Amino acid sequence: MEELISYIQKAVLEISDALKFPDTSYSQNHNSTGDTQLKFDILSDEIITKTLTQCPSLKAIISEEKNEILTVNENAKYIVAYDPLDGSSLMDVNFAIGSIFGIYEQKPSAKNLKAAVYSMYGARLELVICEDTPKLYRLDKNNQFTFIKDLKMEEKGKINATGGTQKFWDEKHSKFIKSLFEENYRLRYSGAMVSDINQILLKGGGIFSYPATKDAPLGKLRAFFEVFPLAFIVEKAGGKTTNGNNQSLLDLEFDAIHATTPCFFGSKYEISKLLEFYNG
Ligand code: AHM
Ligand code: MG
Repeated sequence: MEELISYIQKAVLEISDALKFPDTSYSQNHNSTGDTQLKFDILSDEIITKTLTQCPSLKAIISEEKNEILTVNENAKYIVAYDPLDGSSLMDVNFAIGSIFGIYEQKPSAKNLKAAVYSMYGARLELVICEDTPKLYRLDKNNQFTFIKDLKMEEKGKINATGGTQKFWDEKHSKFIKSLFEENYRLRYSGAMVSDINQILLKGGGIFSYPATKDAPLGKLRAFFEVFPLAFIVEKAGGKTTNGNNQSLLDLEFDAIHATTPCFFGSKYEISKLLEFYNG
């Protein structure tokens, strides 16, 4: 595992360097979810593929930017599912974005998730690596990742980040969000899931939602390389996750590698409040 994580660190450093002088324009291509790919989405995917495929313990990769699983070594142990550049639609406005990695043993299933990692390309380069507990690292002057602290969530937070087109929310979601604001929660939503969840983790609590909507009844965010890795980190930090139906996100099973799900990540208080609104 340490070896694989060191290859992830190498890829993240290369993406971070490339972000200093990036081409922020769109390509002519679409990924399997139908998004038009930025040239930088494609470049980040290539950097990660090129780097991780040199790792002896890598069996296969699954990427938001590839239609199919890429098998590298049938006899190796780990499958890495990744979103090379989460929040890439914010590149033009220079907001913080990141890469998300889920490390699965043998089969891509939440039950086989052994570790999750995300990078934050913000004012500085940071990395959260989670096997048993989420650990925050920051790139230092010597180009090394230095350990900063363990991430832990409180029972209740103050931040509310919720996505999806509001006129397509259903009534229970609208009522839930209204009740959070009535309890003095403050809106914090950038449009990059990785940054929004990073903020909740670093501030110690709150809730991030991407609900089912009338235009996207199965949600927008992708299970294997967005939802599961961040759910793994939030739960290991002492938070809770759900799909809105009393199930932890990590109990869900999908066959399709680009499957999506409604998803909610937060402190215990906000998730139990959400489940009351959703399930009575
Ligand atoms: P991306 O991986 O193509 O950037 O898409 C995922 C992003 C998430 O980071 C974010 O939460 C969501 O899409 C934002 O969607 P919306 O603009 O509908 O709020
Ligand atoms: Mg994404």
